[in-house]
Amino acid sequence: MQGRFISFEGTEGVGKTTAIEQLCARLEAHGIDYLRTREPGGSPFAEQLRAILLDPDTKINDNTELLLMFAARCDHLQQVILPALQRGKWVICDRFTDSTIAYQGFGRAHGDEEVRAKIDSLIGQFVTQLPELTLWLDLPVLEGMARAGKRSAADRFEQQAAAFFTRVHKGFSVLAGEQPERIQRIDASGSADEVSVRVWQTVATRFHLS
Ligand code: T5A
Repeated sequence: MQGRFISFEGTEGVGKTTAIEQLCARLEAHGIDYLRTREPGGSPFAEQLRAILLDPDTKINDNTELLLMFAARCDHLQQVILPALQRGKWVICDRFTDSTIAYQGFGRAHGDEEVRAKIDSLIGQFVTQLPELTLWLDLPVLEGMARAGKRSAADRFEQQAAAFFTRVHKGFSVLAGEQPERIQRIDASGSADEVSVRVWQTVATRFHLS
């Protein structure tokens, strides 16, 4: 039996990691075999690229960044995601292709149509499996940055200014409008437990779990 593929998306610090932990606990309680993974990263090679991509000392241009995201994704998909789905596991992925459109397409390239077409073309060529369900955790940008800012040193993306994340947020909003069946907006305000209940209600409804 083919497994289910679910991704989480959102701007910095919206609480994806926290919500994923709680979703995985609920899946476990339902006896569902799952794999928790993340992007960029998720396979040994993609984790090496993640370290480069997040390192504040890495100096690369926007095209290089975009291509490294896809190099990491290709390996992750082939080595980890597809085999897990074929074994019937549910794959819970922290970020996927929507992050590339939001961060590289809207954050870096201000929603430029040519860059969007380039990203769509890379998805078409290299991404043979999209998530069935994407949970977009939506929180005002400054609230997310405040949550993330409470932690230690900022990575290469977290060092960006609020204007960058405002464009990234717009990217997620545009995507949710384009693909309302796949991308479900989750209100990420309130406590972690409140967000977790909203996530579970959405997943349980979509996959007919009690
Ligand atoms: N990227 C990624 C691209 O540019 N293009 C791409 O194609 C891809 C795939 C990845 C970076 O790479 C970029 C985007 C990212 O910048 P990352 O470390 O995965 O880096 O960064 P994030 O995904 O942003 O992860 P964060 O850990 O920063 O945010 P989360 O996971 O959304 O938030 P979380 O759960 O760690 O929570 C943040 C803090 O808030 C608290 C938590 O305890 C934690 O301290 N918190 C709450 N506080 C109050 N109320 C709640 N409801 C809370 N939920 C969590």
